[in-house]
Amino acid sequence: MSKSWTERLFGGFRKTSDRLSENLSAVVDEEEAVAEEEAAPDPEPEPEPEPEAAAVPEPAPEPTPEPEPAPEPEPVSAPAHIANPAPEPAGIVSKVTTSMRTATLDDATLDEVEDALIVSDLGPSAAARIRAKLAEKRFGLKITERELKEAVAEEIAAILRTVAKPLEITAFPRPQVILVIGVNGSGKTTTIAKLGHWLQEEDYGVMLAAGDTFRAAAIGQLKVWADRIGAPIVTGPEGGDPASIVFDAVKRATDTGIDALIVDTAGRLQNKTELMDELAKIRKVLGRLNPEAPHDVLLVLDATNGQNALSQIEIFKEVAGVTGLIMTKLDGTARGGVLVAAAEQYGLPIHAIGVGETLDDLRPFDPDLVAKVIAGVA
Ligand SMILES: Nc1nc2c(ncn2[C@@H]2O[C@H](COP(=O)(O)OP(=O)(O)O)[C@@H](O)[C@H]2O)c(=O)[nH]1
Ligand SMILES: [Mg+2]
Repeated sequence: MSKSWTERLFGGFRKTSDRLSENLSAVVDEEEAVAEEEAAPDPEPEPEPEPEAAAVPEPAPEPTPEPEPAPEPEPVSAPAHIANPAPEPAGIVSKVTTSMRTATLDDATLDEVEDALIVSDLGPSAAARIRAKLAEKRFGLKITERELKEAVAEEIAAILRTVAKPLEITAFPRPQVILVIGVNGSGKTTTIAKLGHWLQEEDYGVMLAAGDTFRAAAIGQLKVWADRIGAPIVTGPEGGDPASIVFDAVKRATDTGIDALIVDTAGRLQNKTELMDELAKIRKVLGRLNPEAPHDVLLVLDATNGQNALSQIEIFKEVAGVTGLIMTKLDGTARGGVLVAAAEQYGLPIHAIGVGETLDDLRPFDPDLVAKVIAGVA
């Protein structure tokens, strides 16, 4: 048998976790380093792996908050590591023993967690929400690195669950028209092939339409994919009118009993009005054939774009009325955190994620699993 679903997901998806995971590790490591320095003579009996016992505020020698004149290490007072979050490659060196390390979830640590979330692309809003939840549930408690990551994963999952929504083929009458939009290079054409393949595996009849007539190569590329998955395709000439191709395609799909018609489009974001006009025209033509169409307007986003993905949502929402998202290239990035920012800020359904270049590399969006991968506890 080939590799399992999870294995394959993690196989290509691992990098996504690195960023947040390492940043969270650094939070615990840093705190530990501070604690070691301050409580050098008599460290508290920490190798007690009992979370419950460690949880109660014990009468351990509380480190005095006064700034001690440490010789060479950086100042250890609270504001210092907030103002100066990464003066050295903290954390990475001492990873071996991390499982026993703990941090106290006080305001300073929560600040660092929040910072770690923000620099990992989760966005200020999600970061603040996660921080608040952690504070609500665990303020003042000791927490190991693993527990911290699991707690963060749980809060990320809570955000992602609200947007996880599989793409369902429910249109009546058929076909369900799925318009796929996004900037050039985001992975539209590849995602169309993957999605077509996925729907075929669920026994739906699929047809593709080459609405990206801007470049001849785009039409050819979609044709190759259509042949590969054995789906009929409707094309027009290079530079042709996408709306008329879509019109033909819907008629043909209706006549041949197709369930899902997936339409490729040109991603010319440089010229917003032109793109808007083009999409408006497609909509108008579709509406004439079926007032419900397009049933889905899927925005394909490249996760390696990080924060840029967010501004693309903003623009395409305005231009095209996006109904759902697919995030691609999560296999090649440490920036999966942007999914959380997108969920928090826009609340648009996330239907699937792309984790590679082959037909099998589209995955259902599993919020719990993705949250664990992002937080580094998968
Ligand atoms: N690693 C990786 N590459 C992808 C993924 N999706 C698409 N690509 C690649 O991204 C490039 C652009 O994809 P394409 O579908 O042509 O983008 P389009 O311009 O939006 O139609 C191609 O080389 C694809 O193989 C993905 O999930 N992971
Ligand atoms: Mg394309």
